[in-house]
Amino acid sequence: MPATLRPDANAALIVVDVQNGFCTGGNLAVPDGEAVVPVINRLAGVFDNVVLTQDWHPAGHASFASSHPGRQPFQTTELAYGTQVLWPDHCVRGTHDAALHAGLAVPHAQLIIRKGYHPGVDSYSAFQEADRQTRTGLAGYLRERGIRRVFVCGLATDFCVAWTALDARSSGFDAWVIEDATRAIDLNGSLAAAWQAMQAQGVGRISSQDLLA
Ligand code: VGL
Ligand code: ZN
Repeated sequence: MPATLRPDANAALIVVDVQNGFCTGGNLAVPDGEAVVPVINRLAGVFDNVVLTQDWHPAGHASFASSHPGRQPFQTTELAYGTQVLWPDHCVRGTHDAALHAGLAVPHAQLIIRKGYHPGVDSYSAFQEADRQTRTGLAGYLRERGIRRVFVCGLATDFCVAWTALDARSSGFDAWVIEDATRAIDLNGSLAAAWQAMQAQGVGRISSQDLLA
């Protein structure tokens, strides 16, 4: 692997939202979502530092279409902080849908960061909520631990993975997305737009082979 990529003490793997809700049978199933699990299990083995994230919504969350009478999932609405995609009810805290996928085998993960728990604010990003003001604390945690480089994988490429990678950059970290360790929702061109935005902000696009070979 290129020496510049080799995970060292200053690198962390961020495993985004590998939860039942985003896998087959889940409330917001991402096509082939569970396919990331074996790839991530292998990848995690080359990282000393691993952070997991969990989408963790209260019932009645503002991102749920069911909270907006007359609106349907995958439509958008305007909330105080801007345009919000409306989703099926998903990853309600404490439910099976919100639990991590049972096949995820990353016992050395050190932190699980939950996000999207404020009733009126979504949070695709593990760093900053959708109001673009409220911080989750992840940047401070990583910085205190001496992490300078993050490698992002998980679900979904075009939402929580992309927003996390973009916010990693704006928070001062070097960032890469491991493409074959992600799967996308791809809503109205969102996947292409996400890669374009990430490229513009200097997020690297790599494959698991770049880290495992
Ligand atoms: C996600 C939509 C809504 C994700 C979470 O994990 O990408 N997408 N909540
Ligand atoms: Zn969500």
